[in-house]
Order: sequence, then structure tokens, then C-alpha cells
Amino acid sequence: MKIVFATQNPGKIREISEILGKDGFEVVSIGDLDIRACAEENGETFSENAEIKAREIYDKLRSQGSVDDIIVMADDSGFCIDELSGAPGVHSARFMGHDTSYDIKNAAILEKMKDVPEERRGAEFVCSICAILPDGKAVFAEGSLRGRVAHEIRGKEGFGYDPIFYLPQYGKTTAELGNDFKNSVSHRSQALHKMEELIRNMSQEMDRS
Ligand code: ITT
Repeated sequence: MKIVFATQNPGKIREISEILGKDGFEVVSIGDLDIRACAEENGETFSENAEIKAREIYDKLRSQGSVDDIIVMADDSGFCIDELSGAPGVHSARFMGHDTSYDIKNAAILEKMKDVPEERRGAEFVCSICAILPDGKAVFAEGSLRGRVAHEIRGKEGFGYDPIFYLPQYGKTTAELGNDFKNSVSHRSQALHKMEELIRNMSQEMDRS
């Protein structure tokens, strides 16, 4: 089964291809198919936005008659900081403007958090994946990874908020962990592995009936 992944974020598509590729799935991005996503992400939750993104691409592919052997997936994810009541959350990509660099966004968050003590620096990455099956049915899987807001920008790997997301158990930010290690613990890999299991179980049930 081929998976078309509805994301325009190169950091996500790299991680998703690495994670699902290891398990034998063929992953194609919408960029590879020359499709642009333009649906407005106006849902209130990660899962609502994931479905908006996946369904837009499913509908485009269906209008071309090509959804029989593919699953369309989308990821909506974000960085939720306890002290900021869960912000930037579903607005993570749009925080301070979509085109503002992460050096600037990350520095602004560190400034907001500069007087916040260690015990109140809790934060998490959350990921919701929506898969639209060939018959149009939507299925969902979620993952989350708890850590803390770092005190300084550290590390060059990953993308987005990775340089300020600190995991005390490893003494590193997710931008310092290395891609392979991040992929073994991340919110995205948890959600993708749950989704793989859901899809495997559903296809076994279909084979039996
Ligand atoms: P698509 O909608 O095209 O998938 P996007 O980047 O706009 O790309 P989202 O709306 O899901 O995606 O926003 C997710 C944002 O949350 C992302 O741009 C990062 O700022 C942040 N984020 C999510 N997962 C992350 C991760 O693993 N590491 C660092 N930042 C992450």
C-alpha cells in the first residue's frame, strides 16, 4: 500500500519517510506529485486539522480517479507549553507568522520563559495523524512527548522548536539527539506506529471477511 503524505514541511516528510520506510511502506509526498495544499487549518484540535489536510488531498486525488491503492495521511502537530496555557499549540507553525524564522520564534519563547523556574517549564510535542482510507473513512492516531522548555537554543538537527525542547532524561534538546534517536522516541513516531498497527489490523480483518 502506497502512502501519500499531505505535508509541505520538509522536516516532517524526512522523519515520516525514515520511520515508515523502515517498516516497508512506500511514502510519497504531495510535493512529489506536484500537488499544493491550500486548505485553511481552522480546526480547534490537532486531529481536526489533520483531517482537514488529509481530506483536501484525498478529494483532489479522487477527482483524478487515483485513490484505490493509496492511503492519504496528514500530520498536525505542535509545541504546547504548560506555562503558556498550551500555546503555541495548534498555532505552532503560525506563531509570529508562518514565514518568521525559528531562530526568531525560539528566541521569543525563551525570552517569555526567562524568569520561569525549572519546575514550571514543562512542555510537550503533540502529533495527531489522520489517515483517509481508499473508501473515504478517516482513522486517527496520536502521540506525545513530554519535556521542558530549554534555557538556551541548542543543537542543529531536527526542525522547528527542536532546539528549545529539552529532555532531562537525556540531558539534550531534540535538536541534539540525532535524527535516528529522535525518531525512536518522538511524538510523531509514536503516532505513526499506532497508525501502522491500526491499518495492519484493519487489513487483516478485511482479508478474513
Ligand atoms: P504541514 O501543515 O504542511 O504539515 P506545518 O509545518 O504547517 O506543515 P503544522 O501545521 O502541523 O505543520 O505545524 C506543526 C508545527 O509544530 C511545525 O511547523 C513546528 O513548528 C512544530 N513541530 C511539530 N513537530 C515538531 C517536531 O518534531 N520538532 C520541532 N517542531 C515541531
